[in-house]
Amino acid sequence: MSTIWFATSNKGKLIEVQERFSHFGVEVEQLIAPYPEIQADTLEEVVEAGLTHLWKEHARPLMIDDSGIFLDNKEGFPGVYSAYVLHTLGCQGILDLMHSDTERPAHFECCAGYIDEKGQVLVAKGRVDGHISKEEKGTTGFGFDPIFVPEGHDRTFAEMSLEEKNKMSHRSRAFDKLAEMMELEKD
Ligand code: ITT
Repeated sequence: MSTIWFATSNKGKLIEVQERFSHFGVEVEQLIAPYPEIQADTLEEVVEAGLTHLWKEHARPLMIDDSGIFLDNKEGFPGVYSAYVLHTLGCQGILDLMHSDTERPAHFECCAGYIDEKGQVLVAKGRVDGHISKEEKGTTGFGFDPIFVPEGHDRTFAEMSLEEKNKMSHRSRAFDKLAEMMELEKD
């Protein structure tokens, strides 16, 4: 089994990507290697800058993931600032912000990036649409999972198993595309 390094501080992301790549016979190992997340309008810009930075520091093939939740009736807030908003306001802060909204559309986006041994960059994006629940529900997953209900379902991501979330999530879509670009073959 081959191994790919994944530079992330987020165990939830790590577990989801490990499950995804197990279908390609690839083991994913966490690399604790913080990188500066540049101020940018898009996840892609953050990922490309992060990969280049890590490549200079570690000179080895690795992956990273920049992701976020976007409130469609709030101009996409918090988007690229999701980590900061989760840290400061939490899920409850998002619920408070939307307390009078009956329409609550939202989506998650994930941008997955890989830099190979020659320093060549591959980037893939995934998205899942849904809405923000009225209250926090469920205990699985991480981050904003307790308040996000994917389209076609009536449970939050935090009420689903890892495998169920991974059948439809922004992250599994992005990393499946990335695996295809890396020419990994399904077991
Ligand atoms: P890294 O070390 O990989 O950067 P991070 O948690 O700081 O980990 P980001 O910078 O990509 O991650 O910030 C994304 C934020 O959005 C973060 O607070 C996550 O918890 C949240 N998020 C991303 N994907 C999510 C998902 O699938 N479910 C719930 N919350 C998610």
